[in-house]
Amino acid sequence: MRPAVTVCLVPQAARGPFVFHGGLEEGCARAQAAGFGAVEVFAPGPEALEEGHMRPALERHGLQLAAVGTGAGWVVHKLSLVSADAAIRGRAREFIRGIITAGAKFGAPAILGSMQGGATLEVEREQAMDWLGEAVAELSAHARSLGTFFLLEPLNRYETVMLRTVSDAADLISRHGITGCKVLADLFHMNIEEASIDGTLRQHGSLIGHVHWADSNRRAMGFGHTPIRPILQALKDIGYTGYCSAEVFPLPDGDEAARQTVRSLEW
Ligand code: LER
Ligand code: MN
Repeated sequence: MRPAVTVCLVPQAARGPFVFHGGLEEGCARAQAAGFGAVEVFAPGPEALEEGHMRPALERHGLQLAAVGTGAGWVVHKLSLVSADAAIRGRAREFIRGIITAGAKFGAPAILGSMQGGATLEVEREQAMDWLGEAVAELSAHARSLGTFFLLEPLNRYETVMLRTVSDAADLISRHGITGCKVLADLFHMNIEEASIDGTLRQHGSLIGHVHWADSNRRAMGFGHTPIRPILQALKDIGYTGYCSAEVFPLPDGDEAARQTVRSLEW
């Protein structure tokens, strides 16, 4: 398991669950200071992940790029893969495709979270699930062609009616025969939706491609009431070697949330 920490570059998400908000250079410097070897970046679009900009910052601080978020497509541009408007669905795919391409230059997978559709839909859920499956198949093939993979992230009921559990994501993947796609296990969402976090990780072990390492209250792991040991044991038992990335609120501040994340992974 490799620790990673989130860096948010999107001003509209300044109050979101990300550890560092002060720009790429500052985020990388603070990640390094807290002992991380990787950052996960929430970028406003593909251009912010451009190599000439990202690579020097990562190299200066000895960091890998763990993953890249696509949620700015929704937060900033109001794009969705399941909009009733075909033009918006098309622009949503292009936005995500651009982030996949940019992330792949660093070996980093792109994450599909809020772009899957929110807590209310403009069309019937069945129709939305068909569109989502088609889009995920196409975007996963694109990721695979670039030597990486795509990440599907189930979200809790207050954020989506689409994929809420790891089983929902696994069903979509198998129904559409998708390859090149793994599941992101966000422990904050799982705390709300799954009957058992460690049980679910064990059940879907081979599909887990990334973990958002967050406690029950979306603070750094250890600052809430999620039992850490059974989850760490489950990740070890399934042979998980991916990132555990802190997507949490910067409480009491970003540096302390970052240090607590490192400590919690050493348990
Ligand atoms: C994104 O990783 C996530 O977990 C969502 O809750 C953001 O809206
Ligand atoms: Mn998440």
